[in-house]
Amino acid sequence: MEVKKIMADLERKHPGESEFLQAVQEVLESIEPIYNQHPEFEAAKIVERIVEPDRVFTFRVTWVDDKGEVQTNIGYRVQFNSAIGPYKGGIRFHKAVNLSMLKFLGFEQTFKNALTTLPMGGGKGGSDFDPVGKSNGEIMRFCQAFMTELWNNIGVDTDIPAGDVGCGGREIGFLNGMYQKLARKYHTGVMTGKGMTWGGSILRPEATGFGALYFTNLVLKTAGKDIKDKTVAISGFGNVAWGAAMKATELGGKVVAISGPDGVCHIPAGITAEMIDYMPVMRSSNRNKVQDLADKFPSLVTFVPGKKAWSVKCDIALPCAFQNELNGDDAKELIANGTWCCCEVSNMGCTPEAIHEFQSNGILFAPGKAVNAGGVATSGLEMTQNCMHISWTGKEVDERLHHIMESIHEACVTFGTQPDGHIDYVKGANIAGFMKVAQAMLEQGII
Ligand code: 2IT
Repeated sequence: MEVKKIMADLERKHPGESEFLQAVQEVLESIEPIYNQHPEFEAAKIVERIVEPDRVFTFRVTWVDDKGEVQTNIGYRVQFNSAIGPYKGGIRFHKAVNLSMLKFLGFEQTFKNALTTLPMGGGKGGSDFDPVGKSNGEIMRFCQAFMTELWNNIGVDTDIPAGDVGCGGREIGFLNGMYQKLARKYHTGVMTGKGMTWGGSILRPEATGFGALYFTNLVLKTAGKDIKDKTVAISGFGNVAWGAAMKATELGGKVVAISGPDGVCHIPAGITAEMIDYMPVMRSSNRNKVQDLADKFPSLVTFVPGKKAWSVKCDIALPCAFQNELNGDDAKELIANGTWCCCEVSNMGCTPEAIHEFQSNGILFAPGKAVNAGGVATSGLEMTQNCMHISWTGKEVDERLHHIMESIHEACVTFGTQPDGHIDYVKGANIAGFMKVAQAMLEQGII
């Protein structure tokens, strides 16, 4: 396999799919040397097959807004790879959603899910629906319209959606309600991230952020460091940022910044429990403004419009919002301000230039598909509970989540330790995830 040639072919077939091509390039660069030691992979054309989704559904979503006007959005479900289990992955509602974004996310999800140790294939879905400024009624009508098309392509043994950016517990509720009405199937395990009274798992809402901090802790420990009294900057204020802020604080870190599309909130004394509790309130208001935190806690929080979280001096940077939210210049600014660790919590949160800056300056860096895998792993635990018709305690789920994050870290160490002894977490995560999916594809023949 030659990365250049595969990339040239892909660019010809899928022109302009920049996020997708970026995600593929990163994985292929990591796996090239090891792949080429496996002639059986080459003979079965594993790489050529793994970069194409199994199938993609796109559909029109039409609904009526509060003014009585007809709105039309595009809906998607990318069923990327089912070699190790049914398709599994979130649904993203964001105005910038397009096929490239969902293909990149489905591709990443395939390897991430492989890392979790659980039997889940990779999928992703979503819509260019913009939740900002929408009422509760509008969100419900949109979700119902979205599901009228999607329902026939998902199921407990085929494809299990969950939340992602713009799709939280409220949206999963509306989606699941409509699914049951249309499909007349009442198994609780068709979607994850459900409410606690209808099959949801304790700790699923917190799991992505908690898992990310367990992983960060392992990265720090392996490097002979810890999070105690270290300053942490977090981007975003959604579900993932919320869980990360809570666990970082609980472990003794000081969260000095959270951000939004409107700017950054600087919290010099560290985020408080009241502020953490306020994050989901800000999110579900659909205002999409982090400034609301400064308005609510004016004596403790300073809002700086138009700035990113990366402008705030910190030891540890945790991107928790969107792809490519931390670029080369941001990485340089962080490093100049003394940052020595960046754990990517969002999917592909750092640009290739940013990762290069971190790695070439000896900054501890770990990629999203390892760091944020606790979210989908806990979705896997939710599926297990649903299939067993039982529910585990928070302690049981937390212990399993801990164990899974430890396994992922171990896999990164196994596949990412370099001849000079340092751990390349990007290579480690990509190779570990790829080898598992590739082996499963190989054993199941040419399909
Ligand atoms: O990016 C992700 O891993 C998610 N949005 C969670 C997917 C899931 O199925 O829980």
